[in-house]
Amino acid sequence: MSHQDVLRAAGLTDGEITGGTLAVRSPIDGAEVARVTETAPADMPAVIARAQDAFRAWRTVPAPRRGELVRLLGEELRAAKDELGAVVTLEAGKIVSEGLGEVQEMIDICDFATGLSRQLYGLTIASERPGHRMMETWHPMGPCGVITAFNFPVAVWSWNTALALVCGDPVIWKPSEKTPLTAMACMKIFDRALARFGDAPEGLVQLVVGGPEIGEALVDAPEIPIISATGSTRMGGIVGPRVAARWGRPILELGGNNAMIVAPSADLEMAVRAIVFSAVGTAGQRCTSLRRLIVHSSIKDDLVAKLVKAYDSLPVGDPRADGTLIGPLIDQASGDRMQSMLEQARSEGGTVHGGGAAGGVSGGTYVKPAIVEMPAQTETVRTETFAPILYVMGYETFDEAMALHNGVPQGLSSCIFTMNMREAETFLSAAGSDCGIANVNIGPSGAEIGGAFGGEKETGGGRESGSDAWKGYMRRQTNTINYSAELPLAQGVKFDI
Ligand code: UN1
Repeated sequence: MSHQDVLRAAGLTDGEITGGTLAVRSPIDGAEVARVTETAPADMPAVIARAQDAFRAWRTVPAPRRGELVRLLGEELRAAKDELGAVVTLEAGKIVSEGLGEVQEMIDICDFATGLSRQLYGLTIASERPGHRMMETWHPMGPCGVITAFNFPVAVWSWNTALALVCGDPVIWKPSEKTPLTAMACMKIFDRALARFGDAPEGLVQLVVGGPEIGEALVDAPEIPIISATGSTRMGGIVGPRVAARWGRPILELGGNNAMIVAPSADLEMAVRAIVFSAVGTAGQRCTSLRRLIVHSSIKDDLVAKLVKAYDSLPVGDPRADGTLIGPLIDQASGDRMQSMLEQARSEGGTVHGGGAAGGVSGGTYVKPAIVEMPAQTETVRTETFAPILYVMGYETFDEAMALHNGVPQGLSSCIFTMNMREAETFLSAAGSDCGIANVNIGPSGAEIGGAFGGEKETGGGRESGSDAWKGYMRRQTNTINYSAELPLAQGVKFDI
């Protein structure tokens, strides 16, 4: 199938993929696959006004009815899974199974959010005053700006949108400039759900395509109370304070520098499988990718030898081909960054295994994943590089391993491989991993949607997806109801007039 046929199968028309100003390239072969129309910055006020109008209508629709729209979206996603997965592969370079997995993640969050639409519970609270009752009510918050990254071009939108919609919030979506086509394909699917739903307000979910100016218009709009942004720490460092300065609510999901501690008791065969998937899956371009391995020195040489051997036979190449496990990096700039970080690691005393160019489709950036033995946790190791580089460091005591583990600026995902219950529980305890996600005997990536997703420190502190992350999309109201004929004041205050 040609690139254009993949887009057509996902419902994009020739008119939509030609004639625009934004050139979209496939990382598979570097070919330009489309030119899409960008949103004019001058149009942003109208987009924002539409979202506000939609909010005024949508917030009064009963939540279970709002959930029906998300249920229909899940159905339409099921029907379009193969076609949308293929666009993810085309535009983000993911292998087929990971492209489909990403769409599955969308379906899962739709199911979750549909159920949630009947469970937006508040508490009933005992009042200290006689004849009074207190309670909490969760109300829709307002339009939600969703800024997504190239590496999960559709799933992260769906985590936010499925929750926002059941919570009563319209969405304005600004995808990465590298992946507008997957976003356009999602809107086709969403439109089908909308048509079946019937009476949703116009402008409930809007797509805006373009560069920083478009993002800034959202970030600076007081009419958009929630900005959910996924991407680099650099981007989050700009977005977070700007949203906070106008009293908006940022939900930030930024860089990770995820580690695994491998203890002497670990099941090494299992650890190797977990390491390989989490370090090289998605070509190391997940925010949850494994980037640091902290291994007890008694097993380090053995584990590194096993990994180097496993890495040797990993099929790198065309992500559409059966059997490929590692597709291309998103672009040449990303490959260049990987090489310069490997160079820097060497200059800090690192020993690099792999990491060179790999065969693939000409025009794409295909690399062999790298394992780098490091003498210490240097500045390079402390930096997130969005490529398949795995730094390996040794440790002697568990305390030393924990200090290395937490000794980076990022705090997204983490894990330990051990059969020792004390180590496992300590890792999960208050004195253990400082990350938003902490696992035992599985890798750091590939989280299920049922849990809250996000992390601490430079990862930004936001939570999306499952558990009670929905509360980030609503405003909490505390209500006190007096059903007595008296007017007692709290704290025993007397104020007789
Ligand atoms: C991301 O890379 O931004 O946990 C999201 C995972 C996926 C989501 C990653 N479920 O790896």
